[in-house]
Amino acid sequence: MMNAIETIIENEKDESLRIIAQKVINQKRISKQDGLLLFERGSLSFLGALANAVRERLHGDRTYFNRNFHIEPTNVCVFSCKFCSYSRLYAHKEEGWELSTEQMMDIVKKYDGKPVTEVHIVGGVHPKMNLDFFADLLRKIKAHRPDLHIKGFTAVELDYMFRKAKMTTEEGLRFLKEAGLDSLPGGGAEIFDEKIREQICADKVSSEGWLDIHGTAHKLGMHTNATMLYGHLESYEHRIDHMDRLRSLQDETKGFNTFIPLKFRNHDNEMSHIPEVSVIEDLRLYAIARLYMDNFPHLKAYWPMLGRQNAQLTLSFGVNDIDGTIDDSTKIYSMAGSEEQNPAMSTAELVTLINQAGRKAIERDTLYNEVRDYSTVPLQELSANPELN
Ligand code: V47
Ligand code: SF4
Repeated sequence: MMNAIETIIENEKDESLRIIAQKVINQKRISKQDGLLLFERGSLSFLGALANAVRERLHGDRTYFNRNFHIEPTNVCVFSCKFCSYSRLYAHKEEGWELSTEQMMDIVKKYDGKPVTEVHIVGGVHPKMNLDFFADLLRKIKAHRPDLHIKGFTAVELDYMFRKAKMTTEEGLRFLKEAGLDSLPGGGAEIFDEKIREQICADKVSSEGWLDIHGTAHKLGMHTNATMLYGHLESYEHRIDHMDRLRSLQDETKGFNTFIPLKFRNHDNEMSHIPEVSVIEDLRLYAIARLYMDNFPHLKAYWPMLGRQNAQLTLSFGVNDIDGTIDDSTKIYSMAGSEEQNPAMSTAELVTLINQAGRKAIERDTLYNEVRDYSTVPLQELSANPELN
């Protein structure tokens, strides 16, 4: 008897798609041409069924989240990415914020006694917040709370810091690692195609520079994430090229944990005239990402950007991670027009969202070690326990 996935392949009329599906089922790598064909011709149901088969082979129903909070040191930024709704140019810094080390430590102290496992530190690129400033912050956070995993600074921030400090990437990363930096988030990748990059974020780290920083971090034993900003000027070819460059680096280093597609949100930025892509296009992209990025263990839907209901849908299209509680500590997406204006979810809400999609909620730490399996915890117990809110 045929199983569900075999039936779907059998019923697919397009022979080229059937051949690609067979490769996926046989755990063979799909090519750039295959990826492109999936974008051009794959229906939502076909892509979803295949991506779901891969997701279940890798993770079963396990769906990860973590308990985390963000620190955004500043939204003053020397760069001028056209899609950014968040930054205030240095010349207009009265509209922005700049947190002192004490203010950032107050944020960390707010979580004393609370079971968060990660702080995510990302912000604009402020000309006065240099390598020493951030190394001092990292040391203070670690001294206060040694068990907290610090995932911090995009390759954009690091590239600027290291150049100003006249350090090589390796020297700079070693210095920050020594000070307490544990891993790097995936931001700043945008789209690697040089022509599109020139049009949307000409003045910040190049694609080569981004990949070099992540590759170097991997060689130093640090794990990192990777993002892709989609749904603006890029074509399907550009998406495949972006994923292909990441897949090749991952073949070499094995240092990436998670791929995070980020949907372009068009509120209040210089690209506001570009309409946002549909949810169908989001789901197709997540599914193709799961199929193409065969050496990335995890695929994350970042709910503050996508909205919680759409993030929930992605759990049937290859996604196995939904980020964390966040606790209303980030402004990047509310300023870009996300429906999540005050992004915060309690553990009970996150677990419910995952359960409703028919999956098992597993709390993880940043490196995907299991903290707690919530699939057996009754919901009443979750909601009644204030520690979990
Ligand atoms: O690089 C900025 C994106 C990124 C917009 O590693 C926008 O776990 C959509 O990288 N529409 C920063 N996206 C955030 C980031 C991230 C977020 C969550 C988790 C992790 C992780 C990393 O935000 C930027 C840029 O690609 N961004 N403006 C916008 N209008
Ligand atoms: Fe600055 Fe980052 Fe915004 Fe670009 S996306 S302008 S680097 S804050």
